[in-house]
This record gives sequence, C-alpha cells and structure tokens, in this order.
Amino acid sequence: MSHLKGNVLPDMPWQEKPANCRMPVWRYSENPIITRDAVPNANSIFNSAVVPFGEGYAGVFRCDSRSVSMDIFAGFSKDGIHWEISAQPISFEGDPEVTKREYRYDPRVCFIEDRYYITWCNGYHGPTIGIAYTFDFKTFYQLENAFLPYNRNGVLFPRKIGEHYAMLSRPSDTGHTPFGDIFYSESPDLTFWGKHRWVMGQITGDASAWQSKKIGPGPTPIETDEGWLLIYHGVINTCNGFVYRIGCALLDLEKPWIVKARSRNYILAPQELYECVGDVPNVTFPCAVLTDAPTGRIAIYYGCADTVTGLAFTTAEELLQYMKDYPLEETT
Ligand code: BMA
Repeated sequence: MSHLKGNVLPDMPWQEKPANCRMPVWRYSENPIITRDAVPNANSIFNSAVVPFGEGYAGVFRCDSRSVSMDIFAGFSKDGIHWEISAQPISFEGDPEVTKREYRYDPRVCFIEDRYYITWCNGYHGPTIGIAYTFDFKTFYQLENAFLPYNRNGVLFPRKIGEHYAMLSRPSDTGHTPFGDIFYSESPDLTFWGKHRWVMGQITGDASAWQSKKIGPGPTPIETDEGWLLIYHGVINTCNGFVYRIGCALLDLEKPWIVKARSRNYILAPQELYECVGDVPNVTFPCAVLTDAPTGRIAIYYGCADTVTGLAFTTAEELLQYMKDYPLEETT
C-alpha cells in the first residue's frame, strides 16, 4: 500500500528502478530533459518547478539569459518531459513597488485550494521570497514579499497547517551564503508571516558531511501517512567550492518544525557528466516533484550544474525505508 496522499497521476513521467540500482533514487534514462538553449536567448535552464495542469502539466522555469540575468518563464507540457517554454519572462500584475524586477530565480509552484502559487528568490534590495498566484499560467498576480531580505528557497506547504498557510525558507546573506538552516513560518493570508520556527540545520563534524555547510528546502513537501516528506539540498564546502547534493527528511504532519527522521546518506548527488560539468559544476538542486498517490511514485525535477534540468524517480516507500536504513540520529 502506498504511503502517499494527494494527486492521482497514473500517466506521470515514470521509469521502473533498474535492477542493478543500489540507490533509492534513479535518473531518467534520457536526461537532461531540458537543454540549456530550449529558450531562444537562454544561457541555461535549471532549478525549475512543474505541476499537473489541465490534461497535462505546467511549470515555471529559471532561464538565465545570455547576458546572464536571472528570470522565470512559464511553460507547458503534455507528458511532463517535453516542454514548450515561453520566450518571454513572466510579467506580474500587482503593486509596482513589489513587481519592480531586480532578479528572479529558483521558482517553486504549489497548488493550494483553488490556484497555483509561485514562490521564488526575488531581488528586493537583496534576495527575499517573492510570492504570486495564477489560475492559468498566463496571468500572474504578485503579492508582497514574504520576508525581509535576506532569504532564499521559499517553499509553501500544499495545505494549511491548522488555520494558517505555511512555508519553509532559508534565511541567508547577499552572497554565496556560507551558512543555512531551514525555518518554518505561518501566515493567515499569505501576506503577513510569523510563528517562525527552526526546523533543521547543517550537520557539523563527520556524521553526514555532504550537508555540513548549509541546507535548504527543495520541492513542495509531500504528504504521507507518516509525515511530510521533505526533499532538500545539502551543501559541503570543498577545495573546489560548494557541492550540492540531495537528501530527504520527514516532518511532523501537524507541527512541521519537528523533524521525525532524516537521512544520513544523500539520495542523489552530482555524478553524471551533466551534473558535474556546466556553469557551476557539481550541483544537483531539486525544485519540484510530481506524485501519484495510489502507487507512491515520485518524479523529482532538479537543476543540474546550474545549466540544464534533469528528472529522477523514486517512491515514498523507498525514501521512508532509506531513512530507516541510514538514519541520522542527530536531527539538529
Ligand atoms: C545557490 C543558488 C542556486 C544555485 C546554487 C549553486 O546559491 O544560486 O540557484 O543552483 O547556488 O550555484
């Protein structure tokens, strides 16, 4: 029996686990699914988010231009694998003080109640979390920035926790932040945010060195019967700079700042050429999942080397079991 709640998506992108695979996550055989030049003026297309939409899928894509400016673009797909991405970035309706663009990157998309919410790292005198909503991926309405600068990786929960909307985020600095813990916040209206709770942080020492420098939330948390399954990125600082791997944790359903389990091992790491070679080598950065509740299937969309977009597969069962097989005792 599947542990997953939520969407029923029998036709979502999927490949069975290869017989010789020892990892809980396996890659799509035709990766990368989006090349760096799939938009006319793009330098790179990565760290992007997709959701089920109509008869197919829609998404918001980070496309850095050939002047190397960062912006987010809407796209559509029939199968979740082949994408048609707009040649123009999203333009937002809203208060001009808020919609004024400095830069936009690393979008997430989350369906809540009756609409699709977009969150992203939004330049507003430093990076903060932008929020907008859309019904059709054509017109986008921008709300107030969620937090004061500096913050990155704003990830909404797909339903209210108690009475309130909820979001995970990663307070940061203006640069390539050398620290980073995941925090939880609540809001009655997606404008005013409070009840900021610490969720989890880097693991110092040797216990789980791949996440020894900083961590940050990835895709929308996945609701299971055991808790919220959170896929996140973890970073180590090496002599060649930061390396971004992917891990998972399990958060309490009603008090998501409580960590019930966390994997000691990474679940995906830069190992294929397109993950190791690109504009920023050795980066795997997850921003979205598609899930099918009856089968427990999960498709993970992740940026590869800050250059292209990859797809990988797992199941809720695989990840929950992996955390039991390789537990991180110290979840702080
Ligand atoms: C982070 C963000 C991500 C990027 C990562 C690795 O700070 O900028 O968009 O994937 O660095 O370069």
